[in-house]
Amino acid sequence: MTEGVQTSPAFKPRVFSGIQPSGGLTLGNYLGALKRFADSQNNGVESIFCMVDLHAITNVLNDAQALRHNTRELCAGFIASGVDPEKSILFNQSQVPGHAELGWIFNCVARMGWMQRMTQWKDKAGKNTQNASLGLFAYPALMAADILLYHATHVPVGEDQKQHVELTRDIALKFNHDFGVDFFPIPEPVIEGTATRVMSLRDGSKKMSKSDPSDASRINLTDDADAIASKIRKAKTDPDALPSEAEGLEGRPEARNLVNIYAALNDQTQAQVLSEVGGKQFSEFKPMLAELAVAKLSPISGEMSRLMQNPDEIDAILRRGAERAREIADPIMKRTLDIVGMVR
Ligand code: AQP
Repeated sequence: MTEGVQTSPAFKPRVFSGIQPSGGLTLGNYLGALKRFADSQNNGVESIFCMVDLHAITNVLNDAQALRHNTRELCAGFIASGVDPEKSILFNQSQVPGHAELGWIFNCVARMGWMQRMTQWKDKAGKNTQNASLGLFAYPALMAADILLYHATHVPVGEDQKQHVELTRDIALKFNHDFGVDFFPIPEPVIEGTATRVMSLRDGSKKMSKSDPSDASRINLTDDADAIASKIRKAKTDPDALPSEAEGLEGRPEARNLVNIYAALNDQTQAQVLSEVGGKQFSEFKPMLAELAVAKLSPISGEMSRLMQNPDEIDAILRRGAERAREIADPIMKRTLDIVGMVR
């Protein structure tokens, strides 16, 4: 759609990304998002990370207690994964009114045809589109508002969110063009590393997801060591030994997935892992992976449960983050309203 369009150098680099508090965090969220956020926060670029609670209600809007719990647990997950709330801005979306306000304006910029092409809409609404919420359909316009409300230039996401960032670029371009301004940056999706698409442990063609009905399909960040080891032991594989070169993973999605998970957890490339484990059977590789996963994830789940014992502290971190977020968002929102022509 908008490939090749560069962010104007007039915009200072700023990172924005969000995660929905729609259930327990998975290894996919950790490797595709949280770990990368933590690894990148020392690069000197201002980073804003959001618990997108307004997005979480596009699917379920009848369980206030669960939403509050999930939002706090997600914040605990960010911190336990190494995201420092002093260095980065950590907050929940509903505490900054500009998200909903700009989201509405972008509902009026985005075209129905653009939204109908979104694969997440098609996947999540399924066959029963008449019964899906209007919010689920408008989800990508709100995500565009999340990013552009901060004039963010870079959006680290997993593969599955690339199309939404491309739509954000289209919305920014159309707004700038229609009003004859160079006001919104054209943000870049940042999709890097070996785990940009962690797959289900039961089906190598499906994304690992917190809403998958099968708990065995995913590793939750709250799983204990036994659960992690047992899920890896039972993960679907094929009967062949592991290859020593990447070509040997062709047509073997489950093998590729386990190798990629190992590589991402151990900060290695796929090639490095294959050169070490090539020729091994899964009966030998799975225990290696389970040991590594437990060693990396247990401290995170331990820290998450420690933080969850003090919800007031988590709420204070989110409130402070929201104040810092509003300091950036408010002038951008004000200027947007002026550009659109709202009398105030
Ligand atoms: N399996 C995955 N592999 C790599 N990255 C992933 N992400 C999610 N799953 C994987 C990345 O995590 C960030 C936050 O995602 P989200 O929770 O806001 O929404 P999602 O992509 O819809 O994640 P889920 O787990 O599939 O949630 P549900 O089941 O509620 O829809 C994003 O950067 C995403 O790319």
